[in-house]
Amino acid sequence: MHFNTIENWVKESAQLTSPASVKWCDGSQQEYDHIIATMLKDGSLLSLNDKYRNCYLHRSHPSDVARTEQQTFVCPRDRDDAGPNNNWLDPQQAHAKVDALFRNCMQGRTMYVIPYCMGPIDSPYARLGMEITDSPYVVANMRIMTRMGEQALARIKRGEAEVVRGLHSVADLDPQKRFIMHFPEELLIKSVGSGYGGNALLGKKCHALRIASSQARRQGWLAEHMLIAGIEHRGETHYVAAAFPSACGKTNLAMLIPPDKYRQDYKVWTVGDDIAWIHVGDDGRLWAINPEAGFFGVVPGTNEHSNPNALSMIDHDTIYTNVALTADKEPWWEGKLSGKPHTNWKGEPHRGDAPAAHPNARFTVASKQCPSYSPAAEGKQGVPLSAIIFGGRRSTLNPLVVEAFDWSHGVYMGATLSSETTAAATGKVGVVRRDPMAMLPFCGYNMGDYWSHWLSLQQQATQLPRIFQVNWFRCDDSGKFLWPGFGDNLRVLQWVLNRCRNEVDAVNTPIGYLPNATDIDCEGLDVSDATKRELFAIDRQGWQDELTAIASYFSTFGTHVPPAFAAQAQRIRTQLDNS
Ligand code: GTP
Ligand code: SPV
Ligand code: MN
Repeated sequence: MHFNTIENWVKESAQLTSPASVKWCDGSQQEYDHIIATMLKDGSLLSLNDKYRNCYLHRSHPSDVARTEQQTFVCPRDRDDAGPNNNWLDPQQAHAKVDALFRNCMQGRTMYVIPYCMGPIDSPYARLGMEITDSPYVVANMRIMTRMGEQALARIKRGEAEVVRGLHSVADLDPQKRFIMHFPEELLIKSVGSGYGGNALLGKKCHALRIASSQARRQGWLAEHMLIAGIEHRGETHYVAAAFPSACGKTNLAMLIPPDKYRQDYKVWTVGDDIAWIHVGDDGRLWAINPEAGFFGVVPGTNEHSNPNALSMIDHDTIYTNVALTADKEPWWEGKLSGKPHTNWKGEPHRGDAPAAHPNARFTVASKQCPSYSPAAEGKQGVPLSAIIFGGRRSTLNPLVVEAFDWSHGVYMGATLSSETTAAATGKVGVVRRDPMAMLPFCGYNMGDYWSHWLSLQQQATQLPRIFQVNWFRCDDSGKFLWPGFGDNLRVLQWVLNRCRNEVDAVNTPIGYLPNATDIDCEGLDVSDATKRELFAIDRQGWQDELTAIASYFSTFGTHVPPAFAAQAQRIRTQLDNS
């Protein structure tokens, strides 16, 4: 895209929104310090206890605390291209609707122009973007989350085939006038009325997933809601990418510290915690880069047991959003093991009943602050994948781990993923919904075509990763988790690696390969043999009902569903009947 086009778009955006001034961001430390100082002065950031060096608290508007999926639209010209997985508006109508809200909305404010790069700056797999925003909070967060500023601008000016443009304004934060619109055919995003996370940091879900997924389909790669981690074992590192829905454990798994008895032999390296861009390498394997440069992670639940790596990276140079405060201004959240809450996330005195921190409170921190950050994350080719893991939050049905028979079955497994909803998006929490590949809120085109695209990698790649499905969240009858999770998930990863290296055999079941009982090490855990059986129990009736539910879900995609899926379902049904 010609730089002229971008300059003109910036001018037109300024004419539409009437800011008091326009500032092109260079991404420098000085600029960041100035933005922080401005926000401290106007009260939109609060400083914290000195023990938290360069850490700040931002309290978002209480009606603006998570992604709003009902107000998120994907607007290609043809409705069918958006699919039943997206809200759709005719692009002309969508433009008219939001442009009316953008008109003069930046009066009296500074309009910031942010050039950014998703992915290592010198990577051929990185993609460029430009975000316009009137929110200093967005600027500060984008500087942490992306490679933002001069180098990105230089790369854009040198000439990039495709630059994704995003216009953002908090406007008056009216939830009724909040829209996050995507125009994949124009590589354009327009977001108005929200200052929160995935709604406003346009590099993340809007660009790196919704727009990128449609670019990826055209160009033969994948943009996925996946963590990337390296598992080092006796000098050899295998990389895995794992897709779990929002607030279902990606950040935690990406930063896993092995249990004591494994620490000699295993080390987990963090490449990314939320997004993976995957391409077919010259060697026929799948390679992944993390397009982000920081983590925008869930704070509640983070402590020295669940995620010590995360805890140690967020005690300096971190922006906190919607946490509580102790009396001496330390950030506090549910699950923190020291201090007690004095002021809740809204800035009111904390009272016993409601959570003190918002359940979707987040930290923003540079990847480089993570003790387990992998040097390979900065490499321009990315890392080769040995395994892809899908996981949902299911209190019943899904076993702790199961391996797909082959790529086609694995894609079906991903497509049939379901999970209980969480606080990462507005709406009811704990409702089971289908969330294929953990991409339901993020796939920027017809999900049926997306599944076909996944299947088509069989023709492109010669050495595909193995596909697994995990579920850390299976519960007993009283609602207690059966599996300890967190660091102990290494015990499951160990099996995954052993399978990838053809070192263990497995039990052939209708739903896939399950581990032999002795191959998941439970030594030292409070997991009885009975619990272990429950973790791997196949509820035949439950799976038959699941097949019926899946068929009815797939039918909403009509002719877009790949024919291979019907064959998978038929095979599973027959095998269940005969088992
Ligand atoms: P997004 O940033 O929204 O995409 O979320 P995420 O997938 O990175 O989720 P994250 O790792 O932040 O975990 C979200 C919640 O799940 C936290 O409350 C964690 O404490 C909890 N969690 C993570 N891993 C496990 C696990 O292995 N077992 C259990 N029981 N809970 C877990
Ligand atoms: C998610 O909801 O999956 C997140 C947080 O990672 S947000 O950036 O708000 O999308
Ligand atoms: Mn996410």
